[in-house]
Amino acid sequence: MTFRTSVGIIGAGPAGLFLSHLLHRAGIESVVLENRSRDYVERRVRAGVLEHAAAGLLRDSGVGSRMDQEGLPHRGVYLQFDGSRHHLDFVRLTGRGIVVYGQQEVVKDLIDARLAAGGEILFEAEAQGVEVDREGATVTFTHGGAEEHLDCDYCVACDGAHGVGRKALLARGARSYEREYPHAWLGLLARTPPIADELVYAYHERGFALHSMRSPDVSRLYLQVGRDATLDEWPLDRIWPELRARLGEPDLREGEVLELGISQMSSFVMEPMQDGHLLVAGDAAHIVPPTGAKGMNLAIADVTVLAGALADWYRTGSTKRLDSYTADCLQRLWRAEYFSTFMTQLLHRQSPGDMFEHHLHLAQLSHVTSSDAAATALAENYTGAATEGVTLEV
Ligand code: FAS
Ligand code: PHB
Repeated sequence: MTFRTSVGIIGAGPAGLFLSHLLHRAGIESVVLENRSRDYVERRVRAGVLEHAAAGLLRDSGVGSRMDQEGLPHRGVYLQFDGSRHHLDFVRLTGRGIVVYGQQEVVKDLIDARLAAGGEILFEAEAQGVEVDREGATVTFTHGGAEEHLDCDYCVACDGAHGVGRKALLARGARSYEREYPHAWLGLLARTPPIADELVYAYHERGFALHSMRSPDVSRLYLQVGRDATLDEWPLDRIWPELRARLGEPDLREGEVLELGISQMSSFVMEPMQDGHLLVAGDAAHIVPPTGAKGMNLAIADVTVLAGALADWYRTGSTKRLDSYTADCLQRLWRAEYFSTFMTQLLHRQSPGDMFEHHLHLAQLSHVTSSDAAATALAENYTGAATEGVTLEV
């Protein structure tokens, strides 16, 4: 079978779903192809922090009501090091805070909104490849055991780091800039009340830890582990004491573990993010270490820019905005890459046992928590690096 739509979107993550929602607001039809089931994508635990402007984009485009009811508005974060905890008040420093709201909740809200509006999301439909010519693109995908084709004016691959979009553009000569890290994150979602009212980022001589949250009784916790670490090496009776030690929280209570996994850390930027009628957005185009909480925010910002450019083309026939899509995103992407790398370097142990490095960490953290100038620089990036200058146009 061959289907036809205006914009073919690969991937029902934050990027693909928000793009489909924004195009619908502009009166532009799209079809979203998602290789996983609806239940899988709605249960997948990933990011947790929305920048001030990202929350605004969701709210102003009509998909923010549950976020406003259930999301947790935070003024700032804590930095824990050398036995003490310091609060950085982003609202005092920059006039804006953040919203703690799980990525899977954003995905649920967007799926509900798209289906309520009659939007087309094909679950368990796996894109196999994209053919592009001067008139448009054709996505080949499998669905229900059959091979299908989706003809479209433009294909936007929002299919993450391992999808067909990135592969297709790299095969067409796109350049990539990459960095690997010697560590990974062990992530735990547990039914235990948060130890503090806001996120706690901890530097400890044995490594980084993060205490985030999803609700007043569910915590999201992370530990820096070696990049080749396995869950076999990290049983729960090792995880909980290490979290207490690194977070400086002897009273952190164990709770029912709802999700446990290790995710690798890397940086990646690809340019251009387009080849004619094929474009990429979100993780398909770039990856950041999660320390700066930028991944989901970058995805939302990319497709807000792209939706405006596509609406321009459908309205005027001019490809000017589409042709400058990569250029319009790169400065924002590299600023988010810089900040994510800065936060990763600030808080992760690179060479355990290297006490010179340990004292450099302590000196940098002492400066950031005692100088408003240094704290403001961190706060500006934490609350806005991924969405700087991005406005809703449709
Ligand atoms: P996504 O990866 O969310 O979505 C891509 C979608 O495309 C997926 O649903 C996938 O199933 C689908 N797909 C892939 N190939 C396909 C194909 N061939 N055909 C059809 N569909 C296909 N960011 C943070 O800010 N904080 C965090 O703590 C954090 N933790 C993370 C933990 C993990 C394990 C991972 C992998 C990422 C994490 N991230 C985090 C980053 C993450 O939140 C991304 O930035 C965010 O999901 C980006 O959204 P998308 O670009 O939509 O990509
Ligand atoms: C999360 O809540 O999952 C989270 C928060 C901040 C980060 C990374 C992850 O930097």
